[in-house]
Amino acid sequence: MSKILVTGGAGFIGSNFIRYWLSRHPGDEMINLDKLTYAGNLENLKDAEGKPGYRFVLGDITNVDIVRDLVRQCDLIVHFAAESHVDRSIIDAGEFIKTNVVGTQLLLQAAKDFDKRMHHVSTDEVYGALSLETKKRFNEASPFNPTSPYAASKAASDHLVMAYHHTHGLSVTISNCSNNFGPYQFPEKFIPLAITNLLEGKKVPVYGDGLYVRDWLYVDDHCRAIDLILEKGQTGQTYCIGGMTKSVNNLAVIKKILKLLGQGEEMIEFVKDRPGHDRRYAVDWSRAKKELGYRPEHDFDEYLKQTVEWYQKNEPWWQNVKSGEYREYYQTQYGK
Ligand code: NAD
Ligand code: TDX
Repeated sequence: MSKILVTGGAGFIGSNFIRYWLSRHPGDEMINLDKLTYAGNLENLKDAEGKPGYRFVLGDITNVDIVRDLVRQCDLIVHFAAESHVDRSIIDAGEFIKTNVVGTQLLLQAAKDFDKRMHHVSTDEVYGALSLETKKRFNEASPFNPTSPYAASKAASDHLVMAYHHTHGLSVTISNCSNNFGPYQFPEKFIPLAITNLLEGKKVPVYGDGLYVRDWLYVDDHCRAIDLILEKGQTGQTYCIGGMTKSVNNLAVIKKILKLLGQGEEMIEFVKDRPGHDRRYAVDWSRAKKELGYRPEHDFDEYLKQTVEWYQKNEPWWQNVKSGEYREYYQTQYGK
C-alpha cells in the first residue's frame, strides 16, 4: 500500500489519473494538492470525493511549508501541477516560471530532504518542433529545444529533476508525452474548444493554415503509462509517451469533429497564427514499449467520438467552466 501525493490533481490529466488510480489500486492513499487556478476544478473529481484514501488539500506548490508537510507524509510524488496553456505563456510567462520551475524545485528539495521518490509529468514540447518534410519523431535522446515560454519552463523543470537525480541520487522518473485529449479537458485547448464552440453554435478558430500536426494521446493511455513507469520505470530515466495517430493535422481533426456533430466546414474560421507556432510533434514510444510493455490502446477516431459524446452529455460541466475568468480571457483573445 502506498501513499501518493498528486500535485495538480484537480486539472485535466491529474483528475483522470486520480480516478484511474483509485479504481485500479484500491487500498492506496492519495493526497491531491491543488491551488485551484482557473484550470483546477473539483467538479472533475466528484466521484473520488468521499472515497476512502482520497483527500484534497487546497494549496500552492510554491508554498514551501505546505509542500514539505505533505511530502513528509507520503511515499511518492506524482507531479502534474503546472500552468499548461501555450497561448497564455505567450501573453505572460510569469506564473509559468513560478509554478513550473520554482514549484518543481521546491518539490524536489522536499523529496530529497525526506528521501521520497518523484515522478515528473512533462511534455514533448521540450524538444521543440519537427518539420512536415521529415518522418522524424522525438525520442529520449532528442536534444531540448523549447520554443514557447511554456515549453521553456517545462524544459527547465525537467533539467532540475535530472540535476537532483545526478547530484543527490534522488529517485526520479520523467514522462514526456504528446497532446492529451479526453473528458474534463479545459475548453481552452484545441479539441474541447472546438467541440464546445460547435455545441454552442460558434465557429472554431483555426490558427494559421491549420496544417499543424499533433500526436494525440487519449488521457487513459497516458495514465496507464504513468502507472507502468511507477511499477517498472528505472530511476533517472525519461520515457516518451505518444498516442495512436499517425499524422493528423488540426484541419483534419476539426473535420472529424464537424462530421461527428453533423455540421459543415463553414464553421471553420481561420484566424491569426500563434506566434512561434510549432509545426509538428510526434513521439517515438519504443523505449516505453521495450522496458515497460507500454502501447497506446485507444484508437484516435473511436475515442474522439467518445470525447465528443462526453461533452454532449456534460454540458453543465463545460458551461460552468466557460464562464467567469475563462470567458474574460477568451474575449480578450478573440473579441467575442
Ligand atoms: P491543467 O491546466 O488542466 O491542470 C493543471 C492543474 O494544476 C490545475 O488543477 C491547477 O489548479 C493546478 N495548479 C496550477 N498551478 C498550481 C500551483 N502553483 N500549485 C498547485 N496547483 C497548481 O493541465 P493538464 O493538461 O492536466 O496537464 C497536467 C500536466 O501534464 C502538466 O504538467 C502539463 O505540462 C503536462 N502535459 C500536458 C499535456 C496536455 O496535452 N494537456 C501534454 C503533455 C504534458
Ligand atoms: O483555438 C485554437 N486553434 C488552433 O488552431 C487552439 C487553442 C489551438 N489551435 C492549434 C494550436 C496547436 O497546433 O491546435 C493545436 C493544439 O493546440 P493546444 O490545444 O493549445 O495544444 P498545444 O499547444 O499543442 O500544447 C498541448 O500539448 C502539449 C498542451 O496544451 C500542453 O500542455 C502540452 O504540453
